Amino acid sequence: MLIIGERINGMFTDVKKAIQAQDPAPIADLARRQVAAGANALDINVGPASRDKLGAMQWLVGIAKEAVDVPLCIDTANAEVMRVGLEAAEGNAIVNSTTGEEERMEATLPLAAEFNCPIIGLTIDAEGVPRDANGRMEIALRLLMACMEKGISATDLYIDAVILPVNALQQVPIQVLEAIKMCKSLSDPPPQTIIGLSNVSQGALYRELLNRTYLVMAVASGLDAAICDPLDDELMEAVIAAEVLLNRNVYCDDFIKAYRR
Ligand code: THG
Repeated sequence: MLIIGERINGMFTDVKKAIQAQDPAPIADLARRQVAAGANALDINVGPASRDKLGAMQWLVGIAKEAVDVPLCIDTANAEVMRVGLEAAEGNAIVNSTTGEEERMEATLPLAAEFNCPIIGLTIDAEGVPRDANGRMEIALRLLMACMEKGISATDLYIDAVILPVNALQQVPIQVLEAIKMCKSLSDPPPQTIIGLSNVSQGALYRELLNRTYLVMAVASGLDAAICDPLDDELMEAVIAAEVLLNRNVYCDDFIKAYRR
């Protein structure tokens, strides 16, 4: 299971403040703590408020890269910001993300090919997020075909079936689980699957309980990666236990280590 730490995101007040003050210490600290807690990669997002998005992305990536040695998941819808982030990451990166829209794919897929890195494809098109799992799969197939054309292998494509807040749209979590399962029959080898976990609980009470319960369900449905908060100990314990119970991880070392923490 690929755990991508979500905390270096200008959506969070501490990160936003650090960007505005150009103070590297809180960013380096978040990078180190997330990796120490078990993150295998870090999401980097300048957030909605940043005025100089190019400068902010370059700055964040530089600090994270110096602090830790894991792939950086460059999280932006802007192709220019994406290029700056990929250049700063010097080849150890993940493109987050493209949608199934022609223009977004044209702008983003060549970057993944050029920098030789995996890419996250959101199941979104001009009409937005489809209602159900089948609609998500139509876009996933389009993303997969486009990647093939550009020489990006299926295993370098992470399909993100777009999880939305359960308190607003209660039918979505089950459709996303269905989509995760369906992805495995799109090709051989199939594309990988990912979700931005914390979306599911935005605006809800008992966020951590919702997050960890849903992550376990998604892992059982075949999820390969999650953008989530590795500083949430109970979340990390739950995912490790789930992998042991699904025979995807050897019972013993990891499990006992997680439990003792
Ligand atoms: N898919 C992909 N990338 C993504 C997402 C996704 N990147 C961004 C996001 N979704 C995943 N990361 C977050 C980070 C924070 C929160 C949710 C998802 C979050 N933030 C608090 C909130 O909005 O309530 C902020 C609260 C605070 O300020 O402390 O929940 O789906 N590919």
